Amino acid sequence: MKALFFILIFFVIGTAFWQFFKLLGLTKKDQVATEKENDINGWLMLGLGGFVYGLMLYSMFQGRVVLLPRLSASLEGEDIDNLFVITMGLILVVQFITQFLIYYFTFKYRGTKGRKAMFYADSHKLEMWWTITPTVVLSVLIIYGLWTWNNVQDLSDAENPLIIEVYAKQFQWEARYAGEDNQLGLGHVNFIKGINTMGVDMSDKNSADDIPVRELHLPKGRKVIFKFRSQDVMHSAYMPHFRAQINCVPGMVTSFGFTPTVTTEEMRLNEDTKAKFDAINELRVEEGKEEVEFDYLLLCNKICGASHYNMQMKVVVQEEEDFNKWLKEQKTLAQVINN
Ligand SMILES: [Cu+2]
Repeated sequence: MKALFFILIFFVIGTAFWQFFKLLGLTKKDQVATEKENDINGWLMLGLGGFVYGLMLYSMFQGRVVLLPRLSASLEGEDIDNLFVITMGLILVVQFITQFLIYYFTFKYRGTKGRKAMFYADSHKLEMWWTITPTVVLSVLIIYGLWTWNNVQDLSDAENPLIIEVYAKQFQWEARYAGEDNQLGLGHVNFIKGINTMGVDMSDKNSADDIPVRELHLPKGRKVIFKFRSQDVMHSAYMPHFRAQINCVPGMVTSFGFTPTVTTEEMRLNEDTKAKFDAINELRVEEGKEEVEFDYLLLCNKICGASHYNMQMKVVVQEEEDFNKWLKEQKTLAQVINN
């Protein structure tokens, strides 16, 4: 497969050079394309149109199994999904029509004997329409996008949200829960020392009950507000199943919040998830590896260095009761650091 790919690339580059040198030759001589050449080019263009449509449909069909499950795992993610579906739908329709017009008219008006090209200087009416229409459509899309983003980022109406800090560094994530008081203690790189790897200021009264973890557990149905810090470079906290992503910037705290709506167990039973993991496991078995199960993940979506691809943390969504039980079993910062 790889060899075929390289042969194709070589062929395409070779053709491009050949065409380029042919063009150089054309400028020297007064050459006119023959009837047959025009005809061939017309049909080739029509063929290219068919190829583009075919490729598009093929990729849409073949690629669907590698996509995320369509079910959003958070309440806010549903808004993001709507925005995505509407935007993609619009793009698909517009590109479908435009592609057709481009290829069809190039074919229809290919050079034939006696046909003369018309010189069309300008039309104010036409120009007005093709300026106003995209402006209005894009403005609506942008305003709708901003409105959605504002809704998703609105953390003010959250009742008793769970506060979690996520700390990014090359190349792993750490996290701490705000503990009993639901207030995070202050943090700064200057406080990083020994096992205090997140740089929590232990003299702050809110710090002692904070709970450091290496795996995120989230309660279903309760809003979670995340605060992000980065130790070294820009990272990007990405939780694709919850449709959430934000940059983690050294020296500042960024945040987002969402309400998980689907537990890990429930997502494992989802049809899309099953299809995707069947496909993954088929490949793994072929390679003699053991099968894997679905898990939510926190990933880094910024190419932040050599092991960026491996920067991930498991996320478990549980019923609130199970979550509370799990949280009670975790040690607080005071227990971990002062012991
Ligand atoms: Cu990163």
